[in-house]
Amino acid sequence: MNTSTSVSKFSRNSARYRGFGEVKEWHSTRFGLEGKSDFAHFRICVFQDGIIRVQASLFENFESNPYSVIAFPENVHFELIEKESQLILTTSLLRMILHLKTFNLSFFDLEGKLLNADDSLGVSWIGSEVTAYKQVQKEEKFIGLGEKTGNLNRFGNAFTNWNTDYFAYGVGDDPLYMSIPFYMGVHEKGAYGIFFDNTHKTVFNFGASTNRFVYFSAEDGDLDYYFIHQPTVTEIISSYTWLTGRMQMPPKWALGFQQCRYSYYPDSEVYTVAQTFRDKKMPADVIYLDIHHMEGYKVFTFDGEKFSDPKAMISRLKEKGFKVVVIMDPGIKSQKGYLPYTEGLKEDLFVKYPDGKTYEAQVWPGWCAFPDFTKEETRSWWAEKMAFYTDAGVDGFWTDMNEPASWGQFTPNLIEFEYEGEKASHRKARNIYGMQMARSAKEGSAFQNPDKRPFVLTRSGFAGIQRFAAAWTGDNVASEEHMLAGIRLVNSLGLSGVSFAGYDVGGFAGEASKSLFARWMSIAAFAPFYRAHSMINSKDAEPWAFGEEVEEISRNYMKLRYRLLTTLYSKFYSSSQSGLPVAESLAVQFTQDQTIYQSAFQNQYLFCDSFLVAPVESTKGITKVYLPEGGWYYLYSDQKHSGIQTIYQDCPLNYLPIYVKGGQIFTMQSDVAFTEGTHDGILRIHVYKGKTGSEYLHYEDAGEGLEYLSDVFFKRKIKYDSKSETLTFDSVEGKYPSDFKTLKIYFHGFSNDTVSLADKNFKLQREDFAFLGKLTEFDPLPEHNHPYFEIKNLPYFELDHLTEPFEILGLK
Ligand code: NBV
Repeated sequence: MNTSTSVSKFSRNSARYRGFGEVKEWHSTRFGLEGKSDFAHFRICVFQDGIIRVQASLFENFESNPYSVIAFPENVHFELIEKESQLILTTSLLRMILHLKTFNLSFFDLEGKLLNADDSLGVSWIGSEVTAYKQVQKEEKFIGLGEKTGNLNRFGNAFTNWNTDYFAYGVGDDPLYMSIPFYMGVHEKGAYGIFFDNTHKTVFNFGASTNRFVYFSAEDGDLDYYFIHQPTVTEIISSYTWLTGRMQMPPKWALGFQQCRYSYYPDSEVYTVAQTFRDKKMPADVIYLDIHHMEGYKVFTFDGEKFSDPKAMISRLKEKGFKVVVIMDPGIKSQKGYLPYTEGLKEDLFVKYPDGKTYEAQVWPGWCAFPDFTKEETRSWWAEKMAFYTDAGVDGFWTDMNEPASWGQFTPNLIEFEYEGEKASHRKARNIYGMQMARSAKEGSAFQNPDKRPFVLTRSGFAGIQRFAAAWTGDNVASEEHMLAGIRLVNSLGLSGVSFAGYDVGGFAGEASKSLFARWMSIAAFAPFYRAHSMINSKDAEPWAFGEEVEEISRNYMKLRYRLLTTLYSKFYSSSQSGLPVAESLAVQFTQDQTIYQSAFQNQYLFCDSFLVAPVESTKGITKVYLPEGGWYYLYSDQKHSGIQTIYQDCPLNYLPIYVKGGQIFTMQSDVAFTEGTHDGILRIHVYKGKTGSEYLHYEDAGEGLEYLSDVFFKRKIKYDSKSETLTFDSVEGKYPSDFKTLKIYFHGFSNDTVSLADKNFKLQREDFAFLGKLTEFDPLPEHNHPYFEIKNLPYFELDHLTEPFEILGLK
């Protein structure tokens, strides 16, 4: 054997850079082309007009991640020509040029604008580490990358993807719990997305310690990325979620306020907390059982002393309109006689050393074995075990510690995972483990309760996690800067396909000041996932634990959240269809506006399309807000501001700066005590005058169950056309009867006298519209008499809920 050639790939020289090299052979394939250099192999595959997959490997058999991408290449037409040592591949959206001499790739739109190109160092290896070096375009900004701290524009920083349990992380620390190797580059000439589909530890360097290029690399495995181009960031996110999947409709209760604590026990404390929400008229839906519900922290047990009759407890809570979510940690105590352990051993379900011995590490219960969630049998076994909870009436599941975490936080790399039959070491499997646990929890919930929608909340995850669970940002800290950092984390998750996300309101570690807690509760009313949580041995942190003023402010914003549930639920539905964020960084719609990337404004976001939320520290009484293009109405007074300007805004603690975008429509309902509570049957539809109109999709269904999948929903488009000055109610789709008997349509910013209802003899009525609730109900303290709507003389129509289409004309 000629050893010098056979070991050349991994000779000592493998410690140095080695480029892909000249393409020596290539041929076209059904979906693209493939070929090789002396050293490496490549494959290019057109998935859609705007999506091209690029694979490069040292080996003939390409590796792939079986977990994230659920789409297949579509039969799109493309052209492939060879010209002067270039291969030019053109689709209806995108042109890719492959330079055969260097394997450098560049991507253009069809107008010839350069979107993205390899640096001349291109695709290369150092040992097993594979990297793609990319040029930086003029003024290029980089956004996304999931749960990453730092600025909205990630330029100048580098990030590592390696799922990590990080208690009380700092606001600039990295990595955290979840990895999503997807980012978007935006510059003058356009926007593109890159999803690097490799589950090993990866690094994204957006220009830290170098002025030459940006790059992404993986410790091992192939270079395997999807290049996505579409005209807008919106469409790029939709394409990315076409690849990796979208959130399914959660049960409606999961959009309500959720109260957590490490830990509420015994059962009497759980009742007291739940009852206090009702007594204090603070709407809430969910209460959590953290690790103290278990006996010795053993999953699938209840502590018999603290919770003597869990089933009875849960059914009492249900009578009050509460759902119960329990925590599940992956570690299974290695204890003889503990059934999950014995079964796991017997059925070979645990993660093992290469010699077949069970891997053990310490977590809450002591030494534990770890279910191998990358194995189908393990996931099904876990799903079956979950009957223990669902039989007791548990509604939702919270997968924690699934990075996986263990004391010492340094899992040996040699341990082995099934990885769907491929077998992989910890190096390749770690980043995917948490997502597979969340998947198992979701499948378990669906298996146990086939008629219900699963709700899973997860700490760890990977690209595609949105298909299985909502995400929260782990063990944050009770500080002003953490509050703002959490918003950016959630916005970044939204840019990366995870629409259903939130943070621990009040901060998990440490104790929030009164004002911080109040502000956090207000902001989080505008987060997709709304949950307060705090650490063991800290002061009480329920919304009433900070004195009357905080209680009042919290109640106001909790109520506002519940009044807006009609809008939120509708938005969740459209997000489940489009993959677009519920809390949307301004970079999505105002991509080319340089001001939104400034650190003073980078936390601002659009919530449910209509509301521009300008988060601000609780210590500030006045703040600068940047209003991008369009017209903007201050939510509480309807004061109108034009766009592309910075304004100074008073922001006393009881007023979170929020603006409604001109031209938008949203809906509200009356106060409810919990998501399924009864309202007054009136759907309030708010229309804001604007230069450009909009389309609002109103969506209702049973809030639970799967019948909505077979047209048992109520769907209707409401369109505001500013040119024809018309509001159009399309006909209703679906078989679900609306929960609302009456429509009340409010017109903001329009002249009072001109509105008329086409073909109907309705008379315009007027009302002094002070606020949408009874003052006494939400504002118990006269000295804090701050209603959040002070709109006077607002024209409105009230009419029976017509299901046939109708129009309102003359919106001037
Ligand atoms: O289960 C206890 C906590 C939980 O409350 C928290 O939300 C998780 O992020 N868990 C971490 C374990 C360790 C906390 C120090």
